[in-house]
Amino acid sequence: MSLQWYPGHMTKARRELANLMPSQDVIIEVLDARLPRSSSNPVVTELRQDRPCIKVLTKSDLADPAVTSAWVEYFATQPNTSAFASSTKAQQETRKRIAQLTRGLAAHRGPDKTVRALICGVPNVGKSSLINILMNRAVAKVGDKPAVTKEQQAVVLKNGMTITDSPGLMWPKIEDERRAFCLAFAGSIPDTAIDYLTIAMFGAELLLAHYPELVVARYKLAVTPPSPEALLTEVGRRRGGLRPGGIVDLHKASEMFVHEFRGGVIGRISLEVPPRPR
Ligand SMILES: Nc1nc2c(ncn2[C@@H]2O[C@H](COP(=O)(O)OP(=O)(O)OP(=O)(O)O)[C@@H](O)[C@H]2O)c(=O)[nH]1
Ligand SMILES: [Mg+2]
Repeated sequence: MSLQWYPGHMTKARRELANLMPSQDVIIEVLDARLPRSSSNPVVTELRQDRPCIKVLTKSDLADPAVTSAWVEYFATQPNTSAFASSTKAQQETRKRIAQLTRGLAAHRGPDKTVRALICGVPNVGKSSLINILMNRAVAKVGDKPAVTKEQQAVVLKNGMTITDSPGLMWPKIEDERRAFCLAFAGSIPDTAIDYLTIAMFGAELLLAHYPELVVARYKLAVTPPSPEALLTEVGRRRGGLRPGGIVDLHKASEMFVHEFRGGVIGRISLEVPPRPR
């Protein structure tokens, strides 16, 4: 299965990103801490070339802390790259780290030159939230769905650094099914692009394999369900996802399950781990 979701404004957004990139000192690539591999944007990788980069792993309050630390370590080994975990719940720390890391990566600019940084990444990972954190006020619109930002927006921070927010970018076709499912489960692809049941079955299988104790605790289950379908059936039973006659409506249960995962109420969960060092 390959997935296509490429709304019209993204063609222009990609062109504008390509135009702005050469004038930038630091590229801030925003990744969802729960899925740093799947939310790495090949368009950004291609356009960035070897420009200095900070990988900001956002939504770390929702991700498994041990796995996030492993990802930060992994990215820090890449050339010309720094990485840290951030969250809207740790705003001061985020401001501090961005100031510190941009200074380090753009040292060649010298003290008189203002640093220019570009925030980019796939949709809904928290790019506009990050610019709001850095400005310490709401300058950019934020929303709980992909493709909220449609235009670039540049602001100047108190320290003189110019920082640009950009629209979340996808690419015309996602060939890798697992990546498409991870992006959809986390909410970077709209719910109209893949049906809830498909996403929930993928997510349920993953959670049963890696976080069974969280699932059992959240849904107050006596035993670990033997299959993703059995888990979704339990979710439907417990959350009132029933059709007349008391039959579980698996679509409704799937929608509930996906939203519970995205809201972090099942627990702190990471969907992927970094490659092992050789
Ligand atoms: N729990 C949690 N939610 C976050 C965090 N950062 C952002 N969000 C939420 O994630 C959603 C998307 O945030 P945005 O900042 O609009 O994401 P974006 O990357 O600018 O999205 P597009 O403009 O659509 O590409 C919003 O509902 C935010 O409140 C975080 O650190 N933790
Ligand atoms: Mg945005």
